[in-house]
Amino acid sequence: MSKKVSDVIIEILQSAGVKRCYGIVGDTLNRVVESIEQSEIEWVSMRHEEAGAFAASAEAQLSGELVACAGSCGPGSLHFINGIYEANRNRAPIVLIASQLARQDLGFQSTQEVDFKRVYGECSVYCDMILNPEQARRKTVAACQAALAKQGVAVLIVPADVSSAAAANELPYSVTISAPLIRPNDNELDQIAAILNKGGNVTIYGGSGCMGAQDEVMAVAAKLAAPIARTSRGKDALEPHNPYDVGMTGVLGIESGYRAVLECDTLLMLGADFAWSQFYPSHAKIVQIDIDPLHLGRRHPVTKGVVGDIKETLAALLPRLKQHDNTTFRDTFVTLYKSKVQSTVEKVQPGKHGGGIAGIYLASLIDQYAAEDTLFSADDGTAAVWALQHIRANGKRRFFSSLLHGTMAAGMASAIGLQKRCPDRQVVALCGDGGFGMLMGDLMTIVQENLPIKLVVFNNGKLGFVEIEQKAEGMVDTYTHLKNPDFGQVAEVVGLWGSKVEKVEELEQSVTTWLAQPGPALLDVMVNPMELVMPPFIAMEPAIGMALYTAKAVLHGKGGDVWEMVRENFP
Ligand SMILES: Cc1ncc(C[n+]2csc(CCOP(=O)(O)OP(=O)(O)O)c2C)c(N)n1
Ligand SMILES: [Mg+2]
Repeated sequence: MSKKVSDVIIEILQSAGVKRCYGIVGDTLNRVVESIEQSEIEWVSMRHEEAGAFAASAEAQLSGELVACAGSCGPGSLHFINGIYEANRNRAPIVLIASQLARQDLGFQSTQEVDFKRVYGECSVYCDMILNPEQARRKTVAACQAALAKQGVAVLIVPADVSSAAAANELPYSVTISAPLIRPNDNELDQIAAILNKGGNVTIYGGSGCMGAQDEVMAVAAKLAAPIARTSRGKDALEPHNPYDVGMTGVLGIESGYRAVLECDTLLMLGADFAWSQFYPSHAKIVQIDIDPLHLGRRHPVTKGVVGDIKETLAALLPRLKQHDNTTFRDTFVTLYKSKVQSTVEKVQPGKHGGGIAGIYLASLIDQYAAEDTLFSADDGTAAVWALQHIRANGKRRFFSSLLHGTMAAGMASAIGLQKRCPDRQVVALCGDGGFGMLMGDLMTIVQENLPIKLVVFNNGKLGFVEIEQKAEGMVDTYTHLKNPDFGQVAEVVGLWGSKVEKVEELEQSVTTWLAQPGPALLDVMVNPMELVMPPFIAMEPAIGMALYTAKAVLHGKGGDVWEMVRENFP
């Protein structure tokens, strides 16, 4: 049989490193899946395309390699959109094959016609249509190259009549990727060193750009006697075995991280692009190093911004730095950090929390019993917050959550991609009851693919995070209630191990039994509905909001709720 265009596309994807393609088959995609079936690429049948994009995103972030998604025309390829936004924001190298109607039908509002170039234009690093067989190879190469070189999603729109056509005779284009070492020039390094050497109390504020550079960050911290605060996405890179760690800043942060950033004389930002300007110091000098030139000074004005890979730049900077001997500033925040973490965990031990199960206690048990190299994914909401704060990174564990896009429902679907990539590692998905319900259909994918994922639902019977926002604005909770089934029983019906736990004294045993299951397993945990995410400071606005809420709630006859909230959240 002669080669088709779809064979060429799949051949290029395979040679560019794609091992897996997530999607749902249908009409205009049929020729493409026929080519996948004949290739070494594994097809993963999803129940919702959005979940496929989340899975691909997690796999691509974990491996750094190209992963594919593919959908049928119109609604099929449209369904990926939220996951594609998520992936592109996380710099995950993905190629989405958005199959399209035959060329002769485009432009007439034909059934299922969607202009993917417009839809995906703003959430991709490449988005183009293969117009004819003569450009199939070249455009597929361009898409793969963009996804890998620019780190993001490439969308390849493929009309059905093009994919089924005979392959043309093209030049042998192939994907060409280079990995240069990037650092600032010597003059810039001298300028940064001068600021840091005269910088008074220096705090390092690191983000995901520090991945792979922990030794260098630590060496600079040792020289500058600097505490290391981190963004949420900097957890994997900077938390493990770090004696200078003072935790996160931001609304999800902790007092030590928050104050170390605000109270320093000089802030050294490393691969951090934290969005909220109110968490940056206004009086301090700020030195920013980032691989992306567009990140420099975009969140807060900086004294000096330079472009460079963190590892390379710090290695070149280190010999230019003078030893800071006074460690008082750093010691203060390191001590504060340790005492804050300790007191939070103690506060929620069984018997100390009104008899219910605190989400923090559940997270700390998972921390205790999960494997040394577990891959964690977490839903946006309190599950992600407790995971970030109370499940410890150790250099082998990895954390995946929607921290830039902030979407619900990525937890379970991301776990599918992680487990596909690493069949022998423990994968734990921390889900909200709202987030889990949103893409619950893909529980069937987990069973169909027999993935031994361990799912836990932080079941507070509500859209908890939204309720906190509403209360902070002085509102009474509105439309946040969720009437849930017993998710343990749902799991059993779908075909995996499932159980539900309500009593705090049974939780430890339940967690160990759940984690010990050989196959997929779901634990539904009824956690306290009133547990709040407390900001690292008591700012006026939320405090006034809470006071207003309590007044309104009492007027609405919810006095009991107010008392419960106070008891659970205030020491
Ligand atoms: C797709 C999507 N829809 C809505 C939101 C707004 N939102 C953020 S958190 C949240 C509630 C999450 O509820 P749940 O999963 O139960 O987690 P909880 O905060 O209760 O732990 C909502 C509705 C969002 N971030 N993403
Ligand atoms: Mg909830």
